[in-house]
Amino acid sequence: MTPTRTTWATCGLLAGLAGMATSYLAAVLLSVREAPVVAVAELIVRLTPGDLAERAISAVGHWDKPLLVGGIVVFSVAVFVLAGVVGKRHAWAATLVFTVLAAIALVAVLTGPTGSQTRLIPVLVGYVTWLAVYGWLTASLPRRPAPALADGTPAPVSRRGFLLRAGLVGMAALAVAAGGRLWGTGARRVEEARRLIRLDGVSVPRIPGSARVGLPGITPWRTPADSFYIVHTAIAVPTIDPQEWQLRIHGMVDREVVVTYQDLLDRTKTEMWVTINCVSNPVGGDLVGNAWWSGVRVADLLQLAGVQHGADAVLQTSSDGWTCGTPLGALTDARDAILAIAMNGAPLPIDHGFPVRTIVPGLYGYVSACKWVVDLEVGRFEDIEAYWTTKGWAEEGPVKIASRIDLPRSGDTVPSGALRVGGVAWAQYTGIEAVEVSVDDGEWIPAQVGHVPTNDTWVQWVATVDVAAGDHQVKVRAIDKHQLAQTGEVQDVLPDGATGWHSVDFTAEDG
Ligand SMILES: Nc1nc2c(c(=O)[nH]1)N[C@H]1C(S)=C(S)[C@@H](COP(=O)(O)O)O[C@H]1N2
Ligand SMILES: [Mo]
Repeated sequence: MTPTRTTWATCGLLAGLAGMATSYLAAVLLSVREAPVVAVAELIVRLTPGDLAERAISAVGHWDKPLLVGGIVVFSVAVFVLAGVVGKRHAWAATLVFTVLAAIALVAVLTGPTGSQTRLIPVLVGYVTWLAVYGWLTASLPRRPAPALADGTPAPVSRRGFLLRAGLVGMAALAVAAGGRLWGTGARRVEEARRLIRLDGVSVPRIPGSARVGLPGITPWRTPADSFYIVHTAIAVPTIDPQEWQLRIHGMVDREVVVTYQDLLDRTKTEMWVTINCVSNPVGGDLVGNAWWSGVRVADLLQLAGVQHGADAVLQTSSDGWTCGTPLGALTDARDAILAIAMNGAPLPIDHGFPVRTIVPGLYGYVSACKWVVDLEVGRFEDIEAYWTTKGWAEEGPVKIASRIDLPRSGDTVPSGALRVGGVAWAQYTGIEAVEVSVDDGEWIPAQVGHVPTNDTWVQWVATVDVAAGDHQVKVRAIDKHQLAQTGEVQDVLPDGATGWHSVDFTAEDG
């Protein structure tokens, strides 16, 4: 047969896919958390400017990772085809393309969260597969017009022979990928372990009736775990067997302490309602939720280790490599920061940090709410670098007072006359004193505010206003328990959280 460009492209593509499959299988078998493709995706996330990254994550929600990984796969397929075609002339050209791809994957893995040297193996396995399979598929394709048989070179392969090899490679790649999928039961195993956990001293919360203002359609005061907002940089969510989970407390301490999951189960639980929110939540946004958290006071564990004089920060590290720097004071004062093991009375969902995450009332998530936390290093702010603070976000992240209108919704048409406007407001750790609304820039009208058991949660509020037929705008502001009124000055989320009043435009019609 006379190989065409398509033949060469097919060789590159099949070799490429085969390498992706073997590297994936190797990652699964070795329990390397990130297959090379995932590692590259995480590298891209790391290289994205801070501003963009957190916002992209919140914009596309649960689809961010599949989209990114899918994009990388599509890009790789194109490069595989390219490798195949350029190899038509010179074998080394194909080798070069595969080497560049492998180098990118290697950089991604090496600059990712640290782990043992095994995390390099999937990249090497994939690289060797690429070269070996491409070499085998093209071995008998003539690179120049077929030479005479007399000079001893192998006879050009028959069309049937080539198709047979190509078919074999394709099927083998599929089988390997399917095998990887089958073996990838880690997540399912951990989900099973999670289901079987019995938590003593963890109670199922009773929602205080007085917290509800009784406005149909308003955001529920307690956020169910399955509708709680999710923000994290991890592509492959860590699946940690609680039996193997450990937390190391070290740094500026008298003695290093290692805490196990069983240690946490055995200790007295602190349980509390806490609203957590994201620094990248825009005015009126929904990256905020309220849950009943159960866990062990961080202060008690730090006391075991004995914090040394001069420390003012704790660098928390997640098993996925993400880090945050938390003021030592916020972890040890009366706000009762905890290592949470349960959310709304059940073991933490994997997406929310199973088996253990940190909850600190009054601080934005990016400086405090470390999910899958495995390491607390006591130190000084001046000596530490945390994930988001290296990308332009503020070092300390106390939450800013905020309020949001849930009803009416933007663009709604409502009957003229008395209108019930409602939503939520929060100023964790300080507490909400009052909420006011204003229609069409008129006077501020006080809202009725739900009674909450703590200062660490949001409140529901509802106000009744009178609206004539026509277009209107309603805005809201909150006042905290230090009598500080929420500012109307507009500030973007970067570097330390948005400010400004939330407003909603709607139309009233005479019934
Ligand atoms: N390991 C890890 N923990 C993390 C993050 C992360 O990217 N990785 N993001 C933080 C941020 S920015 C926020 S707002 C909260 C969100 O917590 P949730 O996803 O449980 O709502 O988690 C924090 N903890
Ligand atoms: Mo966040």
